[in-house]
Amino acid sequence: MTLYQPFLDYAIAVLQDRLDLQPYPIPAGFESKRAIIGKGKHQEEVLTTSYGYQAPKLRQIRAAHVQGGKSLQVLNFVIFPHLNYDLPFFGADLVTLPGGHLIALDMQPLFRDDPGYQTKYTQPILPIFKTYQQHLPWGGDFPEEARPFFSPAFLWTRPQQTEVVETHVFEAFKDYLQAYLSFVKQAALVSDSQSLGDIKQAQLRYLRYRAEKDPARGMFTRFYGPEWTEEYIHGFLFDLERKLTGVR
Ligand code: DBV
Repeated sequence: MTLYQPFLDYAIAVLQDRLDLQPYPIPAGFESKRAIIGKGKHQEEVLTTSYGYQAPKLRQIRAAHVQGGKSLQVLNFVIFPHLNYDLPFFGADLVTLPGGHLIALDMQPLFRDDPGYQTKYTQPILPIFKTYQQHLPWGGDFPEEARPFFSPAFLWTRPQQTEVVETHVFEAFKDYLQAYLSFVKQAALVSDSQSLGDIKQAQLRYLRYRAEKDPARGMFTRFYGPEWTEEYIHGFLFDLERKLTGVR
C-alpha cells in the first residue's frame, strides 16, 4: 500500500456514497502508464494511474496517482463543477519527492475577493482549517501568481514526517472533502446570464493557469515524453477548453 492509496480509496468510497457517481471518460492510453527510471541498482518503476468520474452537479472529478517508490508519490485530485453552479473547485495536491512532502488542500474559489462568495464558501471551512493549522504549519514559499486561485482556508504545508501525512493530512483531506460534498448538496442552479458568464470566465482562468503552470509537467515529460505529457494535461487533467470547443 503506497502513501496516498488510502486517500484515493477514501475519496472514491465517499463520492460513491454521497453522489450519483458515473464514469468520466479517460482518453485511451492514459488510464495507466509505466516507465522505468534510474540506472542499475537504482532502477525504479513509475506508474501513473488515472481516475475519472462525474455527478449531476460536477462536470469532472479526476485523480492522477503517481507511484514511483518510497520517495516519489503523488496524488493530484481535483473536482471541476459544472458551469451552471458557483461551486469552488476541490483541489488536493499531495506530493512526496526525495526532498520531502508537499501538501496543498483547498476549496479553490471562483471569485477570491468577493465577500459574498467568501461568506458562502470560505467561512464554513475556516474552523476546519484552524483545527489543522497547529499540526500543519504554513508551508512557506509559494508562487505569488497562484494566490488568486486559493482561498483563505488554503492548507499548504510541508511535513517532515510521513506519519504526519498518514494522520493529520489524511484527517484534513477527509474533512475538506466531506465539507465540499455538503456544498455540492446545497448548491443551486445558476440561471442568470451575467452570473453564468462570470462563472465561465473564472473557470477558464483557473483552468488555463493550471494547464500552463502544471508543476508536474517536468516530471511527466522526463518519465513519459513531451507528447504523452501535453496530451495528458490538455486532454484529461485540465480538459475544459477542449470540451467547450469540441476540439479533440
Ligand atoms: N500538480 C498538479 C498535477 C500534478 C501535480 C496535475 C499529477 O497540478 C504534482 C500531478 N505538484 C506536483 C508536483 C509538484 C507539485 C508542486 C510533482 C512538485 C514539483 C517540483 O518540485 O518539481 C499546488 N503544487 C506544487 C507546488 C504548488 C502546488 C504551489 C509548488 C510548486 C512551485 O513551487 O512552483 N495546486 C498546485 C498549484 C495550484 C494547485 C500550483 C494552482 C492553482 O491547485
